[in-house]
Amino acid sequence: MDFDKELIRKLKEANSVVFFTGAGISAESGISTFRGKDGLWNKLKPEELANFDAFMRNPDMVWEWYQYRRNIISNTKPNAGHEAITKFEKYFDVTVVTQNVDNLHGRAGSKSIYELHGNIERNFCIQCRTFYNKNNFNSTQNVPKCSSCGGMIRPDVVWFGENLPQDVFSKAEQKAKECDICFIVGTSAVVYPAAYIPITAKQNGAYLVEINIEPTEITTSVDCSITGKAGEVLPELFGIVNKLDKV
Ligand code: BJW
Ligand code: ZN
Repeated sequence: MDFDKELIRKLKEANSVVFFTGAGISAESGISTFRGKDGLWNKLKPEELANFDAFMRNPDMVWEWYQYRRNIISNTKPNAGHEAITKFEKYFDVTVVTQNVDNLHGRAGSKSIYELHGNIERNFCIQCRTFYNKNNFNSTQNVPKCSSCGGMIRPDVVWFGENLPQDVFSKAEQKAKECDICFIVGTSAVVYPAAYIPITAKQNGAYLVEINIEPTEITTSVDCSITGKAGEVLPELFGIVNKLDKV
């Protein structure tokens, strides 16, 4: 693969790099994306599952959907894309800002991760906010109840109409303001406020690089667009970085 000369020059000079990732980076681990032809929401409408009202209307159905996804996720592994990002830490101050809830960046070993939409491995009680991890309910098909107050337990993910964890978003925004390069990997970039992260990076002078298998909402705004699979492009790019005379 031939990479843009300007990108190579930017990589040579950069100190701080943000990887803004979405479902596409986990696709090669076998986890479905949300939108697109093989997307999770081709058959299921997001508004029927990924919002609080849907959960209140049909908690068992929503819980079962998350148990099904947790089961898939726990049987997958980080792929070459997640792993390549950890290797960039050898040469850059790397921050991963992810919309994914699958914890694959964590399992790959990335050191600095901001999870904007939560983490499917955690749960909490909607009444008293006691937190539980997924192992508490491995084989629970119906929505479990809190052992302290009896309230319903939900996954610790951000649904439509809900605020993102404010401290996490603020810190991610700060990293976006400070970075020299922002990679936008495997996201349709249509969900806000998460999609403000690369926009913020650009407004503060960062060089934007998109890695995706197809054009997205943000393609016309980036400085460099690379068409390809994250699990192939990122290791190749790291191979280039590894040969640069970086200190
Ligand atoms: C590959 C590949 C390979 C495939 N290699 N690439 C401003 C403007 C407009 C709307 C809004 C706005 N501000 C807020 C909104 C409303 C709403 C929103 O954004 N709506 C738009 C969709 C219209 N936002 C919200 O509601 C947010 N909250 C909020 O704003 O709070 C304030 C508020 C309070 C009260 C009232 C109103 C507002 C919350 C958003 C929460 C999103 N949650 C989800 C579900 C998480 C839980 C779960 O997993 O079940 O997060 S939705 C879903 O989309 C999930 C994802 O993180 C997110 C982004 O999806 P992503 O990652 O981009 O995946 P895809 O499938 O879309 O794309 C995959 C890409 O990969 C594709 O491009 C492929 O080509 C590519 N790909 N294989 C590289 N191998
Ligand atoms: Zn409780």
